[in-house]
Amino acid sequence: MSYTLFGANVSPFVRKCRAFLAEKGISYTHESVNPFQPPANFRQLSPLGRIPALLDGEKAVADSTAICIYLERRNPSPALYPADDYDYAHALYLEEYIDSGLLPVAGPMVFRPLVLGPVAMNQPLTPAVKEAALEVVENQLAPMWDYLERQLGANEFFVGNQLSIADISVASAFVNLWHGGVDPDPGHWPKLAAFLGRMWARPSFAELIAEEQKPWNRREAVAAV
Ligand SMILES: N[C@@H](CCC(=O)N[C@@H](CS)C(=O)NCC(=O)O)C(=O)O
Repeated sequence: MSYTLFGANVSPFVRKCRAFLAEKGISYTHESVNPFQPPANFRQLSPLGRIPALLDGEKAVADSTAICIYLERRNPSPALYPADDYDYAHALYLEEYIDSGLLPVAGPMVFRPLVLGPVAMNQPLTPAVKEAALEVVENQLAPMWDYLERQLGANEFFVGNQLSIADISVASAFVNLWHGGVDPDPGHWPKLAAFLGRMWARPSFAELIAEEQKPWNRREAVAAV
């Protein structure tokens, strides 16, 4: 069995799959792919041209959700999807809440202006651009953080009191905000902030976050604008 995961390390969807692989203890090869300058024939692996894509020998799987479910079925232990039917559905919903709710706001309207634009697109961060991004955080992301805070309640993990795809999805998405110096204030979202601290301290995330420091950690640069 030989897995190769394709995609740039700073993508929250790629990071989700890499943390998932690490939590499973599965070894794999990582090939960085910029979806905006993909290698020839990348669409044979990912028909929409998006990252991530996975190759298992000669079999290709695209989309982070499909990839994680495939990996779970091929490598059932440790289980990263709840056994209970309702918990399973809820974990998938929380993954979707991040993939289709939080990230389509956080990616283009916060991560892109604060981090991706200055680092990779020759779009310098100005005070006006920063202010617009922070307004999006306050008006659009904060209500989503409220929902996540309520979902977490007094629990260590989001679903069924055990690590699942829901936790990995949430923790991965917030790394992109962290690179831009955007963090849930522990005074306002204490459970979410503590959850992120715990998740990012796990080796599965700590190693990826360390790898991403250069060039993606723009916390000081953003604070200086
Ligand atoms: N639903 C997909 C979303 C993947 C996605 O949107 N990836 C972005 C990078 S973070 C991408 O490849 N964008 C390039 C494009 O859409 O052409 C998944 O979960 O893998």
